[in-house]
Amino acid sequence: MSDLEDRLTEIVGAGHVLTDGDLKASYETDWTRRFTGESRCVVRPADTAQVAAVVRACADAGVPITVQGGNTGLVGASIPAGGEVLLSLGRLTELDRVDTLEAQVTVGAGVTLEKLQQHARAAGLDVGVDLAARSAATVGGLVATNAGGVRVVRYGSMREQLTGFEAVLADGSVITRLAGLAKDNTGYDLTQLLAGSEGTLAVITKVRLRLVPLMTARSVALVAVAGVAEALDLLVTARAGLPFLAAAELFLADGLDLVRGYGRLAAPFTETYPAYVVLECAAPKDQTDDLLEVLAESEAVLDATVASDAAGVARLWAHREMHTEAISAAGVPVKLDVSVPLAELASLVDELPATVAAIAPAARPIIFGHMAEGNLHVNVLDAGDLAERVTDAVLRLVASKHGSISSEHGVGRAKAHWLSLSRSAAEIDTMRRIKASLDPAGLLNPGVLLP
Ligand code: 2HG
Ligand code: ZN
Repeated sequence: MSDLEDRLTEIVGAGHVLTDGDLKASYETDWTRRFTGESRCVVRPADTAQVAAVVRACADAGVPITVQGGNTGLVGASIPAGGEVLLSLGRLTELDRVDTLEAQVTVGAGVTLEKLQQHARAAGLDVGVDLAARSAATVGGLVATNAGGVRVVRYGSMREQLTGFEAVLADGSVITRLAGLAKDNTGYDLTQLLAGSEGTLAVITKVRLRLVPLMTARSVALVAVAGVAEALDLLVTARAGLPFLAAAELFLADGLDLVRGYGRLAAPFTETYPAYVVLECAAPKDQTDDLLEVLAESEAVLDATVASDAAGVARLWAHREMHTEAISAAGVPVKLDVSVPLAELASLVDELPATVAAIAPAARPIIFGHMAEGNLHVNVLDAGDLAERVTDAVLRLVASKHGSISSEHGVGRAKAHWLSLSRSAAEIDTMRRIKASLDPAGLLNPGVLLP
């Protein structure tokens, strides 16, 4: 073992420095199996002090660090390029008591979203963010990527939940800002700077989050519509008529086929339709009547099925939430998470298949996503070695519609090359200067986010 591994072992203990290839393997490939890279070793610190000591040791040795939470990211941001120390934060699982007066909680970066949800719910509150990877995704990663998910229409993305943080800077120093004051105008907002910084500015070790009221009555509708334009008409009616609207999701016929085959799900309707919408109301009291009223009022609805019992709600959601797994079972997709202004959403969905086919005729684009934010997950199966060219064409199409090349998954390694499609030269230059001032040696997540 080298001096660095010796020093890391002194800090975290021998059992938490992994150098053996088999032991490191699960950390070195991402969830999609598209991104793989060899780390020098995997280090698993237990608390902020150990993280700080690890970062200092790596800085002294001039060895870069890849930061990893639950390894559920989809853009390769937590996979090493080669030779980094992989800093896994999965042991930072501290859960402070829920502060019911402030409706906030402070937790370790390695706490999974599901554990956090259980913790908040036991105190009569809930987390404003929810997403399908809840059992493995960790709060540190959710903040670092500014994750969105299915509740953004109601509560916003992860940055809107964030009221404080503790983080280790590239020189090993620690910033602790966990008071979570509701109002506090004392200079630059460092908390928000870290949201979406993808591990390039600091290693987040704790977060303080705002919690939301626990909504026990959930009513869900799976709705068949003729296309994206009609889905958006329904969204407008639902937003106006449903004050407790908590989710508005979209998927298409080919996605439903894939999910039904994978999950062995019965057909939700006797006929098939071009597009489907999932609407959810989550409230203190049952909203099913209001939901039914909106469905009756909207001319976009071709058919619909509604549930308000736990099993029925889960059954309807499965059609949407199983997309990622069903796609993964069919192959290693190119994942393009994009957003456009809502006025451009229907034309984007119309133009995507031809854009992909012009480059990779055999490829299969599966499109679904978070309709209310104009956020589509364009998953392209069978692109083979045309993945980069398909990425280029799709991201350029999105940019031509004034959209974002990364809506909620981050830029990572996957899209760093295309950052200039969504950010101006002046913006990228400013980001580089922020990065250089906080991490002058380029120690944290090199190759991620900034090209
Ligand atoms: C979702 O909305 C996730 O389910 C994953 O963001 C999307 O698999 C994807 O492309
Ligand atoms: Zn999503």
